[in-house]
Amino acid sequence: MSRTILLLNGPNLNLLGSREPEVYGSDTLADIVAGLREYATGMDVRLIDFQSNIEGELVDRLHEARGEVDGVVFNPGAFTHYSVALRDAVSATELPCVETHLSNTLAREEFRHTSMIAPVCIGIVAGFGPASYRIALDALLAHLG
Ligand code: CA2
Repeated sequence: MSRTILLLNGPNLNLLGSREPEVYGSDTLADIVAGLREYATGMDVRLIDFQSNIEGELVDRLHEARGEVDGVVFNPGAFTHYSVALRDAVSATELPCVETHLSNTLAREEFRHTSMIAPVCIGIVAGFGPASYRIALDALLAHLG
């Protein structure tokens, strides 16, 4: 059965490829999205993508996703660590969501060890660079069956 998945990216991820390649790699967000879309298309999955630096826009996009998509791959960026609003929005969608990170947040600063979002997700993928998104999509599709 064909699926539609929302790929959501949060603050500063639009800067990928321009700075800190040692942490986040050299791919731009456009490269990552294009690669994931190609991967998804090969599995008959339609990928809708959205990035914002604004918390409220991410909340709004999650609200719109209800009834529109089958699940969400979400890299909330730094909002991961403190946004109750995004946690509540993920919960309100009642959609399966995979929290996804390029870096291994648990191997970094202490403040990155906490996730507000993870408890309302089906799981987390972190630390595999752009491959994190493909692994997250695979996990989400396996969950959907
Ligand atoms: O590892 C991840 O995917 C993160 O979500 C990335 C966030 C960070 O706050 C999270 O703790 C983990 C930061 C994204 C910032 O991306 C930049 C890219 C290039 C230059 C500067 C920032």
